[in-house]
Amino acid sequence: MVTDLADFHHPVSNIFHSDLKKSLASFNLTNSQIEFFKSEGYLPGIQALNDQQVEQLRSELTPIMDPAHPGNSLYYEFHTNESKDPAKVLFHALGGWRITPALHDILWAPGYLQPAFQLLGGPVRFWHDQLFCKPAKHGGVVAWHQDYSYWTRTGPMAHLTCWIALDDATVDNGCVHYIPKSHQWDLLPITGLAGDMESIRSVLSPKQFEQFVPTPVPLKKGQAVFHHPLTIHGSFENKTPNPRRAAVINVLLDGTISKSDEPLLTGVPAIAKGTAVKGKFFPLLHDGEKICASDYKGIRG
Ligand SMILES: O=C(O)CCC(=O)C(=O)O
Repeated sequence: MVTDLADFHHPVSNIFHSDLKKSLASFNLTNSQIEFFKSEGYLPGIQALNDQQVEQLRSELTPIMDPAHPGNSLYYEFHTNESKDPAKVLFHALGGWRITPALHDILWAPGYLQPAFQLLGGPVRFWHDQLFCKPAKHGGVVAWHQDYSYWTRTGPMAHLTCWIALDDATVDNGCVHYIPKSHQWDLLPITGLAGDMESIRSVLSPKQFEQFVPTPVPLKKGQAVFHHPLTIHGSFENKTPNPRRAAVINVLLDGTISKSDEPLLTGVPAIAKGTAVKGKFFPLLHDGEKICASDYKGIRG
């Protein structure tokens, strides 16, 4: 019997304990970082994890990429290969936080959570997590997209993505690229996540087409980049001899409501349309004053 870590709305290990003991102010973004995010729609270079935390996450990730792992049924979504190109592989899964301690506890890591609070401008609630892994030599693309096009079942739009590198992410191994200022564009139709990299171009206006200038965001392992839910982003293939792995945390401003009577995530009880997103699967992480687990006494270390 596998333990569902979603039952625990606090860290279950001491992996982030030393960070939780620091003052939240020590993780604050500067005003110029906040201004950069508002103007460009993304913010790179956030030190979210130390080397030890990266190592722990990597070691927990490998076994849960195996579909035969006993915790596999806890994922909301699991694709050993989502790539539409049969010669390429894109591992993509949602729900790893329910399966292993580090992927669970990272939700409460202040290194990303305090900046998330500043960028959202209020209390931060968990939406869902994602794992995106591109193996060495034949890692597939993530086609240009806007995250909110996949999330319109929740609203009003007050969402934020934090993409965390578990390997150095480079132009050669498929780091995330952004279209600066595209967060000021309207919501575009879904044109696919793992097929033709460029299919979004078919729905761009002539002006957007002209302004479509990709900017790569290389990161060191442990660093993170935030993006706005409308910012267009994607990543190219990994042709290098090493994997490119990432953990993604998607959060919402507390008070965001369900806009559907259907389950918001596979296997999760529905939240009635018009009701605030909350409950077992959507813990409040930062209440506006503190990280919700920072006074939890059960963590050791
Ligand atoms: O990991 C990638 O290459 C893409 C990630 C992504 O699309 C996302 O975090 O929304």
